[in-house]
Amino acid sequence: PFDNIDELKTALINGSFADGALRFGSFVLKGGRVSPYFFNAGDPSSGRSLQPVALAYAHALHDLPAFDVLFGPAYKGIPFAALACMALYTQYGVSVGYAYNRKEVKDHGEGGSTVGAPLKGKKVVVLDDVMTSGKAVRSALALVVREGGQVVGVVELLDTEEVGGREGVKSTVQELEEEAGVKVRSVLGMRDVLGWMERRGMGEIGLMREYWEKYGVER
Ligand code: OMP
Repeated sequence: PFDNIDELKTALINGSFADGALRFGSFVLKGGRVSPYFFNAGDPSSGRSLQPVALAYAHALHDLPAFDVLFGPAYKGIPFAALACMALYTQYGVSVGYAYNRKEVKDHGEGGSTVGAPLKGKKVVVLDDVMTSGKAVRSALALVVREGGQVVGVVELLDTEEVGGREGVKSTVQELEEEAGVKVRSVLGMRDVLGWMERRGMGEIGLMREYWEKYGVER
């Protein structure tokens, strides 16, 4: 149904917005900044809104170097990685493994802290939801390394396109690509969301722009 990435992104934002994923107010972010918006990737919660999420992840994954396993960190990464793994196959004919972690180690039955395709010795792409300072994704990368995997890429649903926490004006994406030697791709950037809000004439755009002036990365 989607043969054009811009249409896919619009469908994704429309669907997520309809399900309440984009909220306005005052939010303390994981990295400590106080933001006038919050995108909750757990909210796209219908078949209609999840379909563009899955297809758009597959589109971004297809742009990464070849890999063996798609890893979705608990909790939100788990369903997204499953959906994206299937969409990558149905849309592009590329079949990769699928794996995720448990938050608590299981000491009975099959045991272990990861489920699905083994990571050891494999080229792994980490799928994540939202990235701002990179804290969340860095802990997922460390987990894959502990399991013996080699991370070759990261895919995000939304890159807030903010400057990283280190000195200078590098974006979190640049910081990560340099320090971990991985490619980072995102389905949506903050610029896509801002453009979409502008087209709809949404009043909250003023506060968003103000925040963006402070922390957004220049291109
Ligand atoms: P960093 O760890 O700073 O990169 O922030 C990413 C995490 O923050 C995500 O895994 C979310 O838990 C959360 N987050 C959102 O979900 N949506 C947002 O709009 C912003 C954040 C955030 O805290 O930066």
